[in-house]
Amino acid sequence: MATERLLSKPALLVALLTLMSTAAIRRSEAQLSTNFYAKSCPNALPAIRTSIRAAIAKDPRMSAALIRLHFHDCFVHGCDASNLLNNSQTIKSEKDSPPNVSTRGHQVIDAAKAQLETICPAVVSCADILAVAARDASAFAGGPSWDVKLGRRDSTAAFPDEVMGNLPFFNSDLQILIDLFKRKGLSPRDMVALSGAHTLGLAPCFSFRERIHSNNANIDPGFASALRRRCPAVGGDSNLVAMDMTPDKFDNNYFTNIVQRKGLLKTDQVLFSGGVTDSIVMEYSQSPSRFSADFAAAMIKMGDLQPLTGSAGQVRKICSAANK
Ligand code: HEM
Ligand SMILES: *[C@@H]1O[C@H](CO)[C@@H](O)[C@H](O)[C@H]1NC(C)=O
Ligand SMILES: CC(=O)N[C@H]1CO[C@H](CO)[C@@H](O)[C@@H]1O
Repeated sequence: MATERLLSKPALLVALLTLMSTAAIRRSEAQLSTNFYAKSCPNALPAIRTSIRAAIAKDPRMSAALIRLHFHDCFVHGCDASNLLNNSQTIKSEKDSPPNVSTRGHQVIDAAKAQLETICPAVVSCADILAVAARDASAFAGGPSWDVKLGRRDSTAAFPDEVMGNLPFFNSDLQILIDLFKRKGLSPRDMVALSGAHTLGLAPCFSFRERIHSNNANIDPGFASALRRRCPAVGGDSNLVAMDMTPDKFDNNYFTNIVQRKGLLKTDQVLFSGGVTDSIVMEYSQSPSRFSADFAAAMIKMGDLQPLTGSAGQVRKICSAANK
């Protein structure tokens, strides 16, 4: 009889195997994969790349801004695009929280999203757009490319109270930086490689004023006096200075500059100041390819931070607002 069969050993085994494979599918759904949109939106990645290319062609500094946006997303409550949300009646934005989260590039992500909504509405998350945009920005600036893991969903809330304590301050010591990245599962080597993102972009005077106007800083004297002309002891808070010699180009000058004690931020120079990360900085200053490979690997690791997957969160229609 059929009921007897169901209770037989082979039938139990089949039932067990079915249960196990269902569990396996559930587990794999909860993970990111590089082909997540292969069926649901096969043109998603080329469409994002086209948007990002246009934005960087208009403003070369946009490559820096986009890489930084993904970092600020992933370090605050995981890679869930919570940092893109505007203030609203129910949401207090992360954009206004210290430490000086003067991020740019939100409109570029919004534009890429608007484009995606025309080809596959409500499919591609803003958190994934951020991850892809960061990768494309690196590649367009002459840096490494990598396969981006996808399948993140978007938060419905922002977490302004978690910005402080999760994003590093520009005046932190080495041990503080090491500990902060360790809490994210990132090693000192990952931390040094990711700090190499400062091969791109600019920083305002207030973020390095203390370093260039103090007597005992680990800084090249000629470099410091040139910076003091641009950033006097008082005033000019938002004057911008390149974070390495070649701010539009992804290269290893950030590290060769640091070895010459020409790091711009205190947190750049602490990576080469007699501590445990000196040897890593030295290695990257001598090998652009080692830096590029480690940067790509660390960006993938960073992109894995606490994503929302499966049916958690939502896929926003507009990146700066939760769905109604
Ligand atoms: C290690 C600790 C870090 C500190 C203390 C730090 C701090 C800063 C500060 C103060 C600025 C200037 C921002 C402004 O305009 O107000 C900046 C810019 C930037 N940061 Fe970092 N950062 C760190 C790590 C990272 C990481 C891990 C990334 C990306 C992977 C990153 C990417 C960037 C980029 C690309 C810029 C230039 C932005 C632009 O020109 O628009 N930073 N950072
Ligand atoms: C969010 O704020 C930006 C900048 O103020 C604005 O351009 C954008 O339209 C806003 N988004 C929404 C959904 O209101
Ligand atoms: C928390 C923090 O670093 N705040 C600083 C942000 O930048 C302004 C200058 O634009 C400083 O005055 C704040 O102290």
